Amino acid sequence: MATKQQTEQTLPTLDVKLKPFQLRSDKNPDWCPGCGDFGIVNAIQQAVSELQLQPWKVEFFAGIGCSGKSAQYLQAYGIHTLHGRVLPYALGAKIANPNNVVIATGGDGDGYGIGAGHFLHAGRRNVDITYIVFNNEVYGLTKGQASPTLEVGMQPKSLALPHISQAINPLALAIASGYTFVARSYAFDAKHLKQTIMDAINHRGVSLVDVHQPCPTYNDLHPKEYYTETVNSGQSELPRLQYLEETGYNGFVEDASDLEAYQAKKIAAIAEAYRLTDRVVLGTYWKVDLPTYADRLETNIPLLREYAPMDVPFHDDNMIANTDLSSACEEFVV
Ligand SMILES: Cc1ncc(C[n+]2csc(CCOP(=O)(O)OP(=O)(O)O)c2C)c(N)n1
Ligand code: SF4
Ligand SMILES: [Mg+2]
Repeated sequence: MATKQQTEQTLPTLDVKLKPFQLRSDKNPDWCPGCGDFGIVNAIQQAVSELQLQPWKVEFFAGIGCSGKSAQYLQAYGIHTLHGRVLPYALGAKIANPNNVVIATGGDGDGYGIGAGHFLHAGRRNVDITYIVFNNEVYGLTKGQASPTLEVGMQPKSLALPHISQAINPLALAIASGYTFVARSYAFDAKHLKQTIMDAINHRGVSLVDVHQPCPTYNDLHPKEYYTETVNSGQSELPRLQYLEETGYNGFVEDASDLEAYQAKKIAAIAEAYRLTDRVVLGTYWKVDLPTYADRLETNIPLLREYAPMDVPFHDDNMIANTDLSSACEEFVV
């Protein structure tokens, strides 16, 4: 049920602004030339720099895929996790250490395919994390098989025959699953992507940023040129990229305690995500302030924020573990 919720977000910030290059690790990306992944990681670094986040308070988790390598290129704590399992890591980390900023990334195959179950349930829980999906419509790392966002009938050069399954609509799926911030951006629209990631991090609740990303090696249907060319509207040529605010649409819920207005807005947001157009529409489709998982957990564990699970010692003053697992271990002795 929707209820009104305080929106204030407290982020761990620095007094100085680090330059984005200071947030790069010492590893050089090995993505193919022209890959959209470069643009996305660059925008994440820009956003962390602009928000003046303390890098040691940023936790960065990535799935498996070309996109999954992103965790290695950021100067932050992070784990390159398992295929489709990035969200459980990220959610657990945020619950254990609520004062840190948690960012999860992964591919469209990772998040909407093998990780689809986790994707749905992350929405229901509304843990305060940001999930950035690198959406290239293919399984890049494993040589271009169709991902769940490839439309039926499409045939990128990596497929022998046109694709025969329906695509999912990640924005609509996220809105329906309970995500409280849902946006689409594009890998090489640096300004829009940086701002969207900043808005997602600033949002108090679970955020999805679905980022369209050219994969020049396997997806020849939507290369960089596709996003920069114009579309014939019948009367004039329009840029491929359109911004939601130009359309008059506004997906922000003013008062989530007004249930009728909330429901109407949610249905409108899903309809907007399905609107037929030849243009790629970027922007925030849905934003609502609702209690987070930690807000609800606090009713069961009142000292949750004061004593985050991360801070609870697991040993006594003599460094002896305060949990005796010996009887549990006996079970496994053969
Ligand atoms: C459990 C498991 N199944 C399959 C794989 C093989 N695998 C590695 S990456 C990948 C797909 C990656 O596609 P996507 O998530 O879209 O990321 P991209 O490479 O396009 O960035 C697959 C199937 C794996 N590593 N683990
Ligand atoms: S295969 Fe595609 S997604 Fe992977 S690095 Fe190359 S261009 Fe990027
Ligand atoms: Mg992919």
